[in-house]
Amino acid sequence: MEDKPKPKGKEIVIRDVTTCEATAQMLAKARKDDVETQFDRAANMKACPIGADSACCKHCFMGPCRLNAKDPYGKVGVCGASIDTIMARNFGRMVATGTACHNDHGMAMLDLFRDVVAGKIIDYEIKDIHKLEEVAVTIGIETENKSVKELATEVYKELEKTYTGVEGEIPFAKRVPEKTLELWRKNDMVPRGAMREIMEMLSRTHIGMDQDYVNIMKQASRTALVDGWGGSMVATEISDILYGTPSPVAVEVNMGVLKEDQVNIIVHGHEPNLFESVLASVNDPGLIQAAKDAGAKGINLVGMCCSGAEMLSRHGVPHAGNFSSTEPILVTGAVDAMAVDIQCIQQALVKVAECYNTPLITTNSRCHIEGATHIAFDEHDPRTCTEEIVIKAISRFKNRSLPIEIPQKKGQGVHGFSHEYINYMLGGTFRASYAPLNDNIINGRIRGVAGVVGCTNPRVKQDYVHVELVKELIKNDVLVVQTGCSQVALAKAGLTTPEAAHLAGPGLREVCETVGMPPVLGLGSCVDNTRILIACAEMVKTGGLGDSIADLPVAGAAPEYMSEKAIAIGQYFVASGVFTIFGVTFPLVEGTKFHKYLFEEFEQQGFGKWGFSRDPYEMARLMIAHIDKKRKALGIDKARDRVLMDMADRQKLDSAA
Ligand code: BF8
Repeated sequence: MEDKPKPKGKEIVIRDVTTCEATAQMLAKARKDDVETQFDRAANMKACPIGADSACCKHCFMGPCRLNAKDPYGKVGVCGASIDTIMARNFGRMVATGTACHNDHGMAMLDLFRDVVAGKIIDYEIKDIHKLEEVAVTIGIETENKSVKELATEVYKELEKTYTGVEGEIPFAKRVPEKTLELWRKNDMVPRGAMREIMEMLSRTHIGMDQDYVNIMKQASRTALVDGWGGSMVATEISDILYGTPSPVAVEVNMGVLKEDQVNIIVHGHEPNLFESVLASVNDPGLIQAAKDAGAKGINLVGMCCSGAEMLSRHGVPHAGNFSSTEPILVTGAVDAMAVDIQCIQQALVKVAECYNTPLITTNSRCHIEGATHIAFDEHDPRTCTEEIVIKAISRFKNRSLPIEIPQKKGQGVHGFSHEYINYMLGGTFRASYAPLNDNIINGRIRGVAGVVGCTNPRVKQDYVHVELVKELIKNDVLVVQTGCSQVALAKAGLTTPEAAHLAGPGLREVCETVGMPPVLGLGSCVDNTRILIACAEMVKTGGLGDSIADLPVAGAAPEYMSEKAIAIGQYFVASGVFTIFGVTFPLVEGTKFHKYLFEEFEQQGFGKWGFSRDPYEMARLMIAHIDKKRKALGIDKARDRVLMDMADRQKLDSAA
């Protein structure tokens, strides 16, 4: 095939680029088949060192200007922009792009909700009325004596301000603990609507606009907050209202979920709508019969990346792998169709899919890819698109001509821990509350809580940093909550099972065994990071752990991140009060004022702060040190000493017995 994406240049050492055995097996096959993946491209594309340090400015045509990271104050841009202005501008723009992506997704969910409520869309319905009422109460809407339609209409109108609000505060600001909100108000950081904030962020980073890195970062924070407490939160809440709030479900993960004797369909992307309708189509008796007529035993639907993570949490749909496995899975030859919607869809998928005669189907008007087959997905008539996807997959199954190799790697884990379920799980049916979680933190059995989230990135060994970091955290009694591709890494490694409690420290293990929960709780997709924000807010409101999110013994990490969405998420956690550490690379120059501002001074003002390390053990050490610092400030460090003494005493007694 002329267009075949043959690997060129340096050959990768497979064991150095991934710890995912299924992906490694497929990379070996890809090499035999002469097919290139992101791992080959990363090995042969040296990352631009100036861009990696964010020391270049290309926002006007007197440049682009490149500053020297080794002598950051030796030069300024043609307009006089300092290194701090340039890095802050670049950082603000990354936050704006990431925020735009999440808000674009959230607004699309809200549009869908509006048309469902108005009866213009009939393929979806309000499934979780309880959640609708909860959201209404949270944003100050009376629920008494209102029909579902009346209530939903009011909720829609109020939540629309998340995107269109010209002034005032976004609706979910009401969820923010008072002291955290006051800090934002004092710093002029409470978001108005997302459109306004993103517009102002872009405007302020134009040549000749805001040239004070502190002031630029105020807007970057306000923009990021309209992601976390705005667009992403709306996406999560509306998805729960329409498709159901997740509760724990046992799910299979990894490439072994593909079935050689069935029609395999993968859905990859971010909005649950497409996936929900494909799920309906694969259960259509007529299409199941068509698959059987083609010689298949049935139709096997599996997910990847974030929409996969949502469907795994909500419906127990098997998950085949995270971002870096999206090309390798096509190498199995067993994928009969890959349907994608928006975000994290690599252009390279087109050529890899072509090599294995797999139809790669784009469906969304915002994400076409040259060379892919486009079948428009319209929520007003979703099944026309999704049935065509299934028919294409059946036809590909019937005409399979290439050898198939499915890695026999598959594990089971428990997923679907919404913040509501954590409440219920720890508090019980009749006293659903965060009090037991707080109590266990105060008494020291649980040292603190860490969110480990985000992408995989071929610049680091796939899954390795996620898995080692999480193991180290739970070993030290830190409860881990997860989303996105990181959650899938840990699920593949077997840590999302209750049995994984034996890898936890004695205190966390005791809590997990009492409740029957895993030490690693999967919360869903990247927009579901908002479940972590809500859990933090609930912990503050429950009491005993300080007055603001910044007081909590919590920390966050995105150890293998690669996207601007991750930068936006990191900044909304930092601005909300959480110490957040990233791996891979960090887009700024060390030793500059801007670096000091993000990594130290921000915390001194009452917010969280950024951290960076490539090493999972160092990352864990920094996160645990931060958690211990917060415990000390709360005066609960002694309780933990006592618990550890109790454990040691008990162990002594056990061994004496
Ligand atoms: O939003 S974790 S690689 S799939 S960006 Fe993308 Fe990163 Fe995966 Fe989802 Ni999130």
